[in-house]
Amino acid sequence: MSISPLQKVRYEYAPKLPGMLRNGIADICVKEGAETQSVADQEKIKALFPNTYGKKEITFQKGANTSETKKQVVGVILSGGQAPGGHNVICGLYDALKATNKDNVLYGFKGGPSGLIEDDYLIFDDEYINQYRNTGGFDIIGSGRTKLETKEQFAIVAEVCKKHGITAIVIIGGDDSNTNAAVLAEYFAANNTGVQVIGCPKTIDGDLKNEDIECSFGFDTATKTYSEIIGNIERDSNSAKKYWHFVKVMGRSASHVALECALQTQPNVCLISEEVAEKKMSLAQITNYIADSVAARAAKGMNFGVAIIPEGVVEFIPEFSVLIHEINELLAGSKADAFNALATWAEKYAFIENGLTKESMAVFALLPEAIQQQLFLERDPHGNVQVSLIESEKLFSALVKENLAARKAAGTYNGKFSPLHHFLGYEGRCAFPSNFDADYCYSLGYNAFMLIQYGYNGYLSKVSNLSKPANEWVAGGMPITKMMNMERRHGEDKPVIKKALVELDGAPFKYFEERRAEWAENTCFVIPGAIQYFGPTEVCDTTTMTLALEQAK
Ligand code: FBP
Repeated sequence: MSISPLQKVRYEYAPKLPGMLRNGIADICVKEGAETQSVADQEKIKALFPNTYGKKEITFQKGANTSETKKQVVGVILSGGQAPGGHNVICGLYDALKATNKDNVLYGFKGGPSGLIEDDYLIFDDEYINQYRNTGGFDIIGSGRTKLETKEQFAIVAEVCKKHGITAIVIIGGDDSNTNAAVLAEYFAANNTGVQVIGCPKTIDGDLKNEDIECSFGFDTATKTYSEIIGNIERDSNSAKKYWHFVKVMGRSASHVALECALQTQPNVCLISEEVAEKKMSLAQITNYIADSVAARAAKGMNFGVAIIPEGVVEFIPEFSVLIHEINELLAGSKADAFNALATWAEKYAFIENGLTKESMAVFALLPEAIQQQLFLERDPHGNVQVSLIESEKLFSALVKENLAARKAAGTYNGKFSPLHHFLGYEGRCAFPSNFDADYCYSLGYNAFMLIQYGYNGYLSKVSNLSKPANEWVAGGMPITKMMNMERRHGEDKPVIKKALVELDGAPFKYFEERRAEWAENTCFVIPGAIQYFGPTEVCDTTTMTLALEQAK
């Protein structure tokens, strides 16, 4: 790849560390806090993590470094979907490791967790790492979605560590990867391998957060990138005054991304999956809600608007999830072959009509044909419908269109409705990290090395007080077991870090709820523009509104 002028200049950006990490390695000491316990199911989690449970929360502060001086050989992996700033986590880790002892070594295992199992690695040096400073993407070593979760895999990882003399592994990932980091840490401790495991909180989805982790990295840059695009679409819509734009945004089950984009851009409509679930909203109710905004604006002569749709929303619509469940049953095992052997869509439709309950068939019949067919085309490796691939932005615009036609027939609506569709996801995952993510990620990596150096195992690198300037950020570590509870996964009770969904009584949703009626009928668009890397701090160093509102409490 060639280097763009921006990339060249961004190489020179010096990420800001929390004040307490700025004095040089020799001046960083540990302050231990209280012993911890898991957020729920304490006895069960304690029994599953006898060696790593209940450890103390720690913070770093200025003071003489008392850590053991031994050569560190650290391995790092990137796990799951890309998130802006991942390269800086590795740069921070590398810089702290080399500043502590130039003989320390950093291995990067390639392609995600599978790189660790397959012993596929590179060894970082200045020349290699300098090409990736403050850049987006995960191509520094690649990422993957293999899960590190079985004892057999752990035994292989232990062997790989032994072979290279690795003293610690850093896992940069989301809730599942950090859950697995805790299980691996316990395995290493139980087997006296002497290898430590440290996690770092990553995901653009923003659903890895709790009372200890204020936000996952990447959320800031990704939502600012999507908001820039949505703002531009709003301006286009306000200029042309002829289209309704339906914009689906990534985020899996959680609607943090949709909500943050709505807070930044003030669209006419934004669905929040968690609210749909809480209020058990039906397809018809959601459709009506959007159509009300279209009709109210049309009555004021505005046949244009913007609606944001979170990618996971259909899973939360009760009758839709029953339909998906029935389709999965209908095509289970060899029944899929019989279905696929049918030559025409009419024959397939008859097969479906025979197999679904009356209620689900009624929901199915409501869907546009393209969506009906999608439900049967895209299957995951287990043969299930891939809900995230359903084009919900098209689904809702088609349903709204029908709804408006009925209103027109009844004489209650007399506007024009021309929908356009967008899906924003991959556009934001590898953007140049905002200053916030560049600083936060570098700090997470630097801090991860300090946790290693001080001998901690099964900890998540924690940097908090993030709505304040970086100088006031607080660096430390939290035992991962503190964030765990037991949940039913694939028919078994498992210890996991709880996924954070949008809280309907939380400040960000409340802020949105208080204003959305006004946004629905009027044009209150906000155009945030592109992420700025140079310039006034109030433009370049702002956090997300979600973080600002949550921290303002
Ligand atoms: P992570 O959960 O691994 O951080 O990935 C998040 C995400 O970007 C989701 O928003 C999206 O649904 C998914 O990854 C897409 O996955 P893939 O990259 O495999 O297409």
